Amino acid sequence: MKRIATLVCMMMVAFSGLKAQEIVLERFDAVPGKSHFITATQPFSMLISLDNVSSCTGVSFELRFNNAGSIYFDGWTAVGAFPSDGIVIIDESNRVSGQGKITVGALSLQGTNGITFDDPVVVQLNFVVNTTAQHNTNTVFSFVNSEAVVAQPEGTIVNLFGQPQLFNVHGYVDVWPGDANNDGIVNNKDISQIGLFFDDGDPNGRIRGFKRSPMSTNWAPQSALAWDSVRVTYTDCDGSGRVDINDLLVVWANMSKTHTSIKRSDEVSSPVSPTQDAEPVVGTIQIPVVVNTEYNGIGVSGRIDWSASAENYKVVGVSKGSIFAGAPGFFSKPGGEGSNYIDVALGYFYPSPDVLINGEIMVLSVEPLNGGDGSDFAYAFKNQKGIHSSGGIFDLVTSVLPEKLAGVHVYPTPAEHMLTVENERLDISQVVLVDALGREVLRADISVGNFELNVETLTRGGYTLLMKGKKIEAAVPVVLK
Ligand SMILES: [Ca+2]
Ligand SMILES: [Ca+2]
Repeated sequence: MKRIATLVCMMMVAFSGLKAQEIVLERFDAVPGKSHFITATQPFSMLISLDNVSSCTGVSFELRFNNAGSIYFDGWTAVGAFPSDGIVIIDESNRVSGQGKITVGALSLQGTNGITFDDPVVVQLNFVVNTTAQHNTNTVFSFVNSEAVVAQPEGTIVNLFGQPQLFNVHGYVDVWPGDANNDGIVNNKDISQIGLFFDDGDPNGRIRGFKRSPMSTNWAPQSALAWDSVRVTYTDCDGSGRVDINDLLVVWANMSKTHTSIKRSDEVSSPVSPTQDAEPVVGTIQIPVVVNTEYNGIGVSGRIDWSASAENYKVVGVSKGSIFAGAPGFFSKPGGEGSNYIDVALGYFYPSPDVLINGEIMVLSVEPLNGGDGSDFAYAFKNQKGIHSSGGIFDLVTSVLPEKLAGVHVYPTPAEHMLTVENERLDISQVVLVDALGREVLRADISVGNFELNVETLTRGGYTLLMKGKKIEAAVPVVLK
């Protein structure tokens, strides 16, 4: 038994002695899972190091690559064992023929009796990818004439084995705005696709996205730089560089339209219900979400945030408001455990006439946690967009949470005769009181100070007081009784 063990041991030593002396190329800029591709307009870098090479004092090699017409060498960085004055790099790439060739030499400059390195990092090489790089082409980097100078057991030059590395090029692709799964038609599957990739596009997130320029939503191929996951690129219908609730509006504006660009079999299972039909939740308080605009459109989207009231209320549902009561498009997505927002998009499908977006767009079903009657419930409508039947997307208004409106106090609520607005903010210049149907019932210019609004003659019920300024709009619910 002991003899067998000894034999195995000896064999292992023998095999490890046979292990190839290698030169290794590694992507330096990308996280695992994103290192197999490079993206047009973006820089990338690679680290060159040696493996299984002891007592090294120098390295030389040529790095060859194709696609040199769109991939350019962009300098080097001495990050490894060798001093920068011992590194020589010559770029002889030919952009016309497309043949890339970079000659690299790195020496310790101390001879074989001086300092030596085991498995040293040699150098970092930096590249950029031109905007003209063809999408879905491949670039292969390979080593030619790779050698290392080793000092032990005696000064000699050894050949290095280098594995070629292939990178797929992400270039520009054609996005038909609304055809989120790029199958040639705009339909409910595109809604599912948006649900699948919701929130992707964050520069620091799972899948990095890129804004389209221009951000057109016209029904025509729009050139877009491929995202880290190419199929998510099509999901960004409005070209904002992020997949969110607003992309649904473009699906609706281009509903049922077709194109004959190359179709891809990108079938995905549906993680969300593509069509939702929410009714107000029975036994809850109904809070209308009201906007007061002069825009016409077929749909609206955005995020309803009730953080300011989260201690006292819980939102358990959302349904269509009177403006969109008959709209077939409705989609909502709660923010998830512990969050206090819901993303909502709703509207009519192409071809539909525009409606005036003024009044109750949706209704929240709210449960009180501490016995409240809803009169002190506050929400903000954020990132809100509207879409015109022509496909054009516009900002509705910019609103902020009342809680962030430090310096504004509206009381009493419920109110009977007079409503007091205490304002310390310079950026608020007007208050507008609108009823549940979005009708303006009262408007007043204000400045810093206390202002009394006479509400005695108004019908009793729920209203929204909009605090307006050039760059601000905040909604404060008000109840008259
Ligand atoms: Ca589609
Ligand atoms: Ca988007």
